[in-house]
Amino acid sequence: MLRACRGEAVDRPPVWLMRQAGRYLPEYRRVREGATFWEMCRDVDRAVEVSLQPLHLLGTEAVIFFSDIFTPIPNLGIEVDFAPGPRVATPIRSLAQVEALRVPDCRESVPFVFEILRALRRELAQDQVPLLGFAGAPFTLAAYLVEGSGSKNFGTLKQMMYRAPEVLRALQELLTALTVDYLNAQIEAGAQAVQLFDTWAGILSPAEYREWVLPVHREIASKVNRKEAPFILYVNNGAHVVDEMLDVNADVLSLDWRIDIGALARRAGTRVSLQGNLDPCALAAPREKIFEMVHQIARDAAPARGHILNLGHGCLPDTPVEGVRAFLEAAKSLGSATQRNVR
Ligand code: 1CP
Repeated sequence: MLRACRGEAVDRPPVWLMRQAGRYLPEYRRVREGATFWEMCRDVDRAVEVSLQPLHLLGTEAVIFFSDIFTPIPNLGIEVDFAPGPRVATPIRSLAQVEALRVPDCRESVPFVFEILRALRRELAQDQVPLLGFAGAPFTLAAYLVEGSGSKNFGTLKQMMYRAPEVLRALQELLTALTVDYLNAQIEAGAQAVQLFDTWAGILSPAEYREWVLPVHREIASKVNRKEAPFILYVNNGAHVVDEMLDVNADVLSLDWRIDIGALARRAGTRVSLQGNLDPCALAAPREKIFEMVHQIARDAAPARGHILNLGHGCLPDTPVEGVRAFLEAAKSLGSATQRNVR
């Protein structure tokens, strides 16, 4: 996995799934029973247990620590709950609210995150399976903090972009500083690659992405300790901004299924490795069809300097476990011969 991130030679594409630890797994639901989502995130033993479930039950080839993009947010002074998506008690709408936020040292404010990572590294020492850290991108965090919850088109956020750009700019600046520090602290605690999730940047036009998001992605990419841990950038619904994403200088671009991975693999050349990009809904397909789709993605992505098989977005609560198993088996059935033949 780490070799693929850096574009070094591999036998076949490694494989993991976004949101591989979650509600589609009965074993997750059992551990989750009787606890709130926040309790799960803060309970080191339980978080370690569910982080390892996809590895032990299904054989994924990377472990992402169990948490959420909102984990460091309450310590800024913002109340967030889950129902099941994030709900912000008092949405951010003014400069005064942004100025009242504090950015505490994450090593002190969310120490359990780093305990979870250190415990996972110890657990994974035998397996040679890499441990992934992650954070929410400032734009996506800001989208929820301004809107107050998830939304179809984030109208309040977009109004702020045009009516009070200084508020969004100040909020993103604060969240960028938080994100850089948070990812570097995760790397110190044992994360071997880190992924930045920008789930909502795709609502922007290419021009808006260049103005509001590209500089933030570039700043984070330049300040994360990439000698220790490759930097993976995920933008959901980002087919119209892939050229801009190439300009971020990430180690890996994680793509959703609306992107032609073959065309991008040829265009990206040696600049970046690619991750993705099966539609999570396609895991409902019969096993043979999943094999066919996985082999097709691997063939298409082969011209890239490195490819990591993954979904185009996270597993859904109704994702069939059998579909996930078929996806992993299909990935592991790809031989180096398949790779060589297509090159
Ligand atoms: O009820 C439950 O058990 C909570 C469901 C749940 C889970 C399992 C939430 C609430 N978050 C998570 C875990 C999670 N979230 C992980 C764990 C590691 C893994 O991948 O296995 C990660 C990386 C995330 C990241 C996350 N949370 C993102 C970015 C990636 C993405 O999926 O787009 C976003 C946008 C969130 C917000 C969030 N948290 C939870 C939900 C249901 C949501 C999405 C809400 C929405 O769609 O608006």
